[in-house]
Formats: sequence, structure tokens, C-alpha cells
Amino acid sequence: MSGAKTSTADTSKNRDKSPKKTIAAQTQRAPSQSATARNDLDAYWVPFTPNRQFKAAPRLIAKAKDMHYEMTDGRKLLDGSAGLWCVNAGHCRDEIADAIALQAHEMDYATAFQMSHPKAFELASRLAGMAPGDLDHVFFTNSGSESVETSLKIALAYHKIRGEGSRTRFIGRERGYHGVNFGGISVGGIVGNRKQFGNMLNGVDHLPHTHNLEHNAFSRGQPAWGAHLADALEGLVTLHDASTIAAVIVEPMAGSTGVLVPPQGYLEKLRAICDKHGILLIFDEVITGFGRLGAPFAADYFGVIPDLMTMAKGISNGAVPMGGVMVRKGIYDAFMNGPEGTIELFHGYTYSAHPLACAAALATLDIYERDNLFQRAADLSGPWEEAAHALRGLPNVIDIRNIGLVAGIELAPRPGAPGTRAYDVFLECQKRGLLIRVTGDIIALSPPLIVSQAQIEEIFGILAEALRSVA
Ligand code: PXG
Repeated sequence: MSGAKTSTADTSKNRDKSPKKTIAAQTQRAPSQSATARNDLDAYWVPFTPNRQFKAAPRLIAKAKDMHYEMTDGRKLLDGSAGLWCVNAGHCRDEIADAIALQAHEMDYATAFQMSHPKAFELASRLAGMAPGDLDHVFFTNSGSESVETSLKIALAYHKIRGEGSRTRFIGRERGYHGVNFGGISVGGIVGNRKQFGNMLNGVDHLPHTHNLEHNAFSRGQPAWGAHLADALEGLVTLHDASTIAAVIVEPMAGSTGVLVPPQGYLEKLRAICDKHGILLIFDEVITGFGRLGAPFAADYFGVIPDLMTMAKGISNGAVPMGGVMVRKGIYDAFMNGPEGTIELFHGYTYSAHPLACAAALATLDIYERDNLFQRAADLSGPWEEAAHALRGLPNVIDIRNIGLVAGIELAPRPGAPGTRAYDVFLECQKRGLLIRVTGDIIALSPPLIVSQAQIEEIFGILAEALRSVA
């Protein structure tokens, strides 16, 4: 006992208590070269990646700063996708790195059930202030996928506590992406993400997607055609009966399946039909949240307020995993009516509101606010649109679509080899110093919101060259 005490005292005596100095000392690690050794490549099962192809020619990132990545071989890449749609304030912001390091020294982990810590409440209050309408309570998670599962569970539990337990059905949408957990792949509409995993959740149905090249190719912003596609929800209500439907979940703008911008009036219609039938509307804002469209959330941009709203990615600038679900006041309040002292929602994660994530998120929100980054995205969306649509006429380009600081460029697939053309463009862009995302034969661009006009020109200039070089 006393031995342990002495050694603790000795350790702390030898430590430099100045957090700044400690952080600096501890973050200056020599970069490891071992990641490129053959055996290390073998052990890691890389997600959503053809592992054998990747390991034959690995692309490893060593460093990042602002708009750029630096590869292990020293080559620089302009980041045209904000990591995976998450690094909205640009990479390695000092304020965020310092906040994380300080927090790690001050308190690494706070027990998350029956206990908490002040930054969790501070962050929740900030988010409640930011989110539109009465979306003023937040349940914290660690990722977009967990946010989706959480939102579906809250929807079910909400109906149950109100005596409408028969509402168990979810309506998703074709081409929807809601992460990779069982609820998310069930309501999601990507066959590749579903077919390996059996029956998933039952009682799920899907709306048609809104993508239509015949009517909407080369639309700028929201396409004019397609609001009527929301009427399919009335059809599903007729088929299943409203009393069996808990919630509709959609991405206000579908990102992962290739930048599908909602037709004018479509989201408003979904909202009205949900209201009419007592169905909850969930917006999955994992990509669209935190300024991507030039407004805090897509709900603000489109002026349509959902009942629940998922978030992740940009909440912490990608620096520490974090997510959350915002819920409307009425939903939260409905849970707070039961007997005192009982757990209102049997749900939560060891790392819900993790202190490091909260510290990162608070520092991130400070940057968004101080640098007015959402407005910056709005201001740049015009030049961005012009630059994107200037690619029209280049080889194989069959559609260009855009909204906020997002653009989708769709290529005609090679006969019998879908996806290979865009993948070749991805490789050609990398050779020329630009990182883009491709999904199937669609190129998705979503740079950090700190992108400059010159960098916008650079992105589309390199992409144009790459498109010209790929047959
Ligand atoms: N919902 C939406 C709308 C998403 O876009 C998730 C949920 C899942 O988030 P997590 O944090 O569990 O991955 C996402 C994730 C891409 C791409 O290239 C998009 C995502 C993830 C990886 C790649 O489009 N979105």
C-alpha cells in the first residue's frame, strides 16, 4: 500500500506539470517507418477497400495540414474530399490538437453512465443552440453509424412510451447510406452493403431514390423535377398503414451514393406526409451537418426541420471519433414523464460524450464560429458551381450536379466494367496531386470549407486533365 503511494508520488514529482510543455514533448514523436514493412500491411483488414489490390500498391498518408495531405513518400495531395467528408475546418488545426492534448492530460475518460463531466453538457448546450427549431437535446455517439442506430431506437421507444407500440416499421430510401450497422444497412439502399448480411432488420421498406439523368442532368443546385417522388410515401402508408410506421429516414442530400441533391419541394413533401400520419422524420446529417451546404445543417439550408437529426464527422472535424442525435423537445420530454429514478432510455455507449471528443468538438465549433466557415462555404458555392459545371463536355461526363461545397460528376460507365473509369480518374488525380472520392462511376468532391478560390481552380483543373487522360 505505502509502496504504491510512494511510487505514485515519485512519478508525479518527476513530471513537468506544465500542460503545454508536456504536450509539445509528447507529440514530437519520430514518424514510424514500420507501416510500410510487408508484415504490417498484411495484418490490417482495410475497410471498404479491395485489400489485395490496395496492399499491392498501398497509398499511405503520413501527415496532414490545412488543405493538404502528405504521403509517406513525401508527395503532397490537395484534399478534395475533406478526408471522408469530415475535416470541414481543414487538417491539424492547432486549437483542436491542443484542446485534445490538454484534455488527455486533465481527464482522459469520465465514466459515462450515472456519471458525466462538464464538457459533455457544454457541448450539448452549444449544439442545441446551433440546431434549428426545437431540436434541442442531443444523445452522443461515436460515429455516424451509431448515430443512425440510436435515432432508430429512439423513434421506436418514443412511439412505445406514448402507447403507439405498433409503430415498428422504418422507411428508408433506395441509394440511401446510413452507415454499416444492422439498422443502417436495413434502411439504407445500397445492395452491395446488404447482400452479404442476411435478412437484417425486418419490417423495412424503401422510397424510390430521386436520381434521374433524363430529367435532371446538369442541374445547378436543386433539380426542378422530382418532388412527386415523395408521394411514394403515401403509397407505402396505404400499403402498410400509418399505425405500423415509426419513422422515415433520409439523407437530405445523399452523399455516399454520388451526390444526389433533393428535387425542389421534395423534402417539404416528405415532411408534410410524415406530419399527416404521425410518422417521425429523421434526417441523416452525418455528411451535411456543420456547414457542408453553406448553412449549419441541411435542415437550415432547405428550411425543413426533422424530428431527429443524426450528426458525426464535422462535429469534431474528424479529429476524434464522435457523433450524436439531436431530438426535438417534444420527443425528449415524452421520455421524461415516467417515474423518477428510472432510466428513460436503455441505450448508451462507453464512449458517449468522451472527454477527448467533447474537447475536440468544442474547439471545432469555436473555429467554425470564429472563422465564419459556414458563411464562407455559402459565399464560395457560386464560384464552386461555375468551376464544376465548366467540366461539361469533357470525355465521358454525363452529369454534373452541385450544392453548397459539394459536387458530383457522373461518368458513363465502361461497357461491362462499371466503376473502372472513375477509379482510373481517381488514380490520375493522385498522380497530379489531388485526392478525390469516387463511388461507382461518380466522382464526389467536398473539400474542407477553408478551400481558397485558387484551390477550387486547382481541384477542377487537375480533374479536367485527369478526365482528358482517361479513355
Ligand atoms: N450516415 C451518412 C449519411 C453517412 O454519409 C454514415 C451515416 C456513417 O458514418 P460512420 O461514421 O459510421 O462511417 C455516413 C458515412 C463516402 C463515404 O466516400 C461516406 C461515409 C463514410 C465513408 C465514405 O461517400 N459516410
